[in-house]
Amino acid sequence: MIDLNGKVAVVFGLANKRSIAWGIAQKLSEAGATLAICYQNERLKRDADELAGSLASAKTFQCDLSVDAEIETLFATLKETYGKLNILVHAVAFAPADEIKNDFIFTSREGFRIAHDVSSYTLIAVSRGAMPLMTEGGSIMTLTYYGSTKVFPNYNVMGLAKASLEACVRYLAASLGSKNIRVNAISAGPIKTLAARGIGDFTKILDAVTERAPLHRNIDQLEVGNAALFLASDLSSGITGEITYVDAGYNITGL
Ligand code: 0WE
Repeated sequence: MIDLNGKVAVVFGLANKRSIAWGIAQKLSEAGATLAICYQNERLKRDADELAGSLASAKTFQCDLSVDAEIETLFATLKETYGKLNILVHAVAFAPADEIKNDFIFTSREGFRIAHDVSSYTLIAVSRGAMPLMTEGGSIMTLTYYGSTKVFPNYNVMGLAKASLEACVRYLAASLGSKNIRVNAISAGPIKTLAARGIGDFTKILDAVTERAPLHRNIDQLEVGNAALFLASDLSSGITGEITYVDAGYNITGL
């Protein structure tokens, strides 16, 4: 069993019980980690408080990653509250609805900027915030999707943002390696979360995985949580800058 007792983890991107961040938070908590769960705004506070309340040792904090001052305040608060950090989970992405609804050719300058800012830059921002607190070394991880590499209908500018995020993982891994801070990504198969709601044809995407993936099924938040637990723990001490697929093998298929 993986033992994370005495370890402190901060998790970004929890919206509700279907969030991948929640699957990860539960697994880290089960392993004994102390959790700082961050929610974006007042609207999401109630769900975050309720979910955190069901874990052994979790507190919630408000932090909108699109605001530099909120990131600065958050890490100051985490330093006061815990004195250190061992694990950081970034499960945050956003592109304006129009950008994943319209044809890719109509991608706007502002939509491109927002998608890259929220979905890729924020990993740099939170890693920099966490760096001085990761005095015992650390494990930083983010969530990506195969749309970074191959074209999926309507994923559009999010595909570019995920490609940027994956490159970001490699550059951060190189930058933070000398501090024994590892940086990795989990490339999850499609899961019905809040972010997947309102995406036309999402069922079609899930069905394609069932038909074509080697395991002939979809994956869930807790399976992503298990991979995250491995990346958070010393079992993965030699792994950094890597993209780990948790996708029932979908990405290896050709036809
Ligand atoms: O990365 C994601 C979700 C990203 C996402 C989703 C939304 C929907 C609502 C980012 N921004 C928004 N903005 C909104 O207004 N996934 C891997 C899930 C996902 O999203 C898709 C997918 C899949 C799979 C979008 C189009 C096509 C496939």
